[in-house]
Order: sequence, then C-alpha cells, then structure tokens
Amino acid sequence: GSSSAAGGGGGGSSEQITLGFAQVGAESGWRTANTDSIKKSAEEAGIELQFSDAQQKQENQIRAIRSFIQQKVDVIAFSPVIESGWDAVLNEAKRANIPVILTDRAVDSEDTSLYKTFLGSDFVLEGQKAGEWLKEEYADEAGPVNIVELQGTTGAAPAIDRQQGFADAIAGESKFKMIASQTGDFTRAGGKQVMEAFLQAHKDIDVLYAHNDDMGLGAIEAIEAAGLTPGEDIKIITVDAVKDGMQALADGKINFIVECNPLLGPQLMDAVKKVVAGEEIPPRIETEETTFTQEQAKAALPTRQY
Ligand code: GYE
Repeated sequence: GSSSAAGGGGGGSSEQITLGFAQVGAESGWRTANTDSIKKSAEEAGIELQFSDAQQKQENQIRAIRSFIQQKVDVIAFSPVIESGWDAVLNEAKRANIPVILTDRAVDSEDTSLYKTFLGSDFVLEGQKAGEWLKEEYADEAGPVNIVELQGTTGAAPAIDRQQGFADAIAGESKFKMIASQTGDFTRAGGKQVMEAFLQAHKDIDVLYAHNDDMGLGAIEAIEAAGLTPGEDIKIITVDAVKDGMQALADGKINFIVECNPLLGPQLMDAVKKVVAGEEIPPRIETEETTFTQEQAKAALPTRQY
C-alpha cells in the first residue's frame, strides 16, 4: 500500500492495497445494499477500504477524494452524486498518479483518461424497459394515459438517463401524456412529499413512474392517504428491485419493477486488483439486470439477497 517502499499512490506495490471509496450517501435501500456489498467484498479481497459517505453532497465527495489523494491510497473509486463538475479533482488524482474507478454513476467529463473504467448499469436501458412495459400494458387502450414522474437526484446520471430512456420508449405514442415530473431526490420522504403535491394538482393520474423503489414506496403512502389504491387506481413502475420494493410488487401495490443491481462490490474489487497490477481493464463494465412483474416478484422474494 501507500506506506510501502515502492511508495506513492498507484505504485502497484505487492503489499496491501488501499482503496478510497467516496459513496453518495445512504439515501435508499439500493444504496445500503451497495455499501454493504462494497464493504464485504473489500474484506473478502483483503483490500483495505477507506470509506466516506457524502450525504448526497458533491462538495463532500470532492473533499473525500482530495483526502484520499493526500493519504496516497492506491486506487480511488466513487459513485458521483451528480454527473458534472469533476474535471478539477479528477485531474488532481491523475497528477498524483492515483487511478480512479467510477462505480454505479457516471461523470460527463469529456476527458475519459481521467478514469480507468465505469462499472455500473445502463440507466437509459432501464428507463426504456419501464416505458416498454407501459406500452404493452396499455396496448389495447385508447388513452389518454396521464403519467407523473418522480425523478432521482437532479443532475445524477440515473435520473437523467432513466428519464431519457422512458421518454424515448413512449415517444411514438401520443396517448401517453407526461403531466408532471419532479425530483424526489431518490428518497422515500421526497417521493411522498412530491406525490402529495401531484395528487393535489391533478385528479386524473393513471400512472406513476418513479426512478427508484424508495420514492415509489413514499408515493404509495401519499396515494393511500388520498384514499386511492396504489397498483389499481394508479399503476406504479419503479426501478431497483430492493426487498421492500419487491414486497410491494408482490402485494400488488407496485405493478412493474426494472432491476438495477447494487451488488457491485465483487466486480469493483476485481477491477481494483487489476488496475494495481497494471493490467488493462475495459473502459465500461456493465452489470446484469432483469425486470419483475407481480408474479415474478412473488417467486423471487424468498431468495432475494437485498
Ligand atoms: O437506483 C437509487 C439510488 O445510482 C443506481 O441511486 C443508483 C441509484 C439507485 O439512490 O435507489
């Protein structure tokens, strides 16, 4: 690691590897599962983990990355809260010769030499899967179908891409009307609060598309409080497929979930070891994902890990 004779960050010493990981926060069930996976995998791989939680604030993440640079960790990995604004700190890591791995969320930096790889899901595809399900579900109906959307954190890759993928999928059919779209910051409280406002402003909501399970679960509380039946009066599509989401799906309160895999730890540790060993790794590492209907959720729940 950093204190070895080989010295310096990214030196590829044969001793203990130190990984600095700057996490987004603890905003959702997905994030908790992701953090657990990273901590457990680091331990299993014998990698020393310096873990920092940014509480959904970019400035905290930048500070954590600077501190990892100062500590001369071997590799820095992070899940950028939002896409933009990373060039300066990533250049600092590059000058210190410390390789960076993007985990879960992407940056919009044009200079792709600032990081070794981006490991995570295809969020545009997730949004498309949500839209495709909706098209099938309403294939025989004339519409209009009024949709409200709970966006993830403003400026975050999964919020931008899930919105885009969904919009693309339904674009060809004019019966689908997006009547309101607002951020709920990927949290349950945010989802509940924004859904309450949506319900007050619109009496004719047919469908809710939430960018994650937690916002969907918060929205379910608001829908029930308004005397409506989630899953029936308002059809609900979410993304993630964490346990609580899957339970609500099995219970009929959610109608469809697009899976987003949070168990990135093993692939991350593998990439870290390769980078330290000076091996080439692909610039994009994707995770495998599926989708769930209510029946599929019932079948999958007993063995669901998170
Ligand atoms: O979907 C959401 C979390 O970046 C893919 O962040 C992740 C998203 C996930 O807060 O629940």
